Amino acid sequence: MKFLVTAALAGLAFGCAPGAASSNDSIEIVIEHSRFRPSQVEVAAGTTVTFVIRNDDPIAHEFILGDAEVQSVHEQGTEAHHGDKPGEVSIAAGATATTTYTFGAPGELIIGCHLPGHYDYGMRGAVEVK
Ligand SMILES: [Cu+2]
Repeated sequence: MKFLVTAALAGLAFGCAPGAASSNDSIEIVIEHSRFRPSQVEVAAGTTVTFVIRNDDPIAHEFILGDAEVQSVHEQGTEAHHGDKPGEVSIAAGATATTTYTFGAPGELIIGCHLPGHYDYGMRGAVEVK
C-alpha cells in the first residue's frame, strides 16, 4: 500500500483535528504478527517525519530506518535497546513509540526489525523518498 504523506492527509488519516498546528508530518505504523503496516510509505525529500509505531503484538519489536548498510549493521549488531538515534526505536509489547527522522535526497530507504529472526521472517518495509 502506497501512502503519500502530506500534513493534510496525515490529519485526515489519523484523526487530528482539522487545522491542528503541526510542524511535522506524521505516519502511523502498526505492527501486527511481526509485520509493519503499511509496509511501504512515501515521503517528500527534505521533510521531517514523526513515525508513531504501535505494537499490537505480545512481543517486543524494533523500528530501524536506514539504508541497506544500516540494516546490515543492525542485523549483526548487539544493541539491546534503541531510542537515542533518529529513526531507531524499540517498541515493547503492546506499546506505542515514536521516532522522528529528517529525510534527505530522493531514494529508497528500508525499515526493519532486527530482533532474532524477525528481518528474515519479513519484518521489513520500504520508504520511498521522492
Ligand atoms: Cu520484530
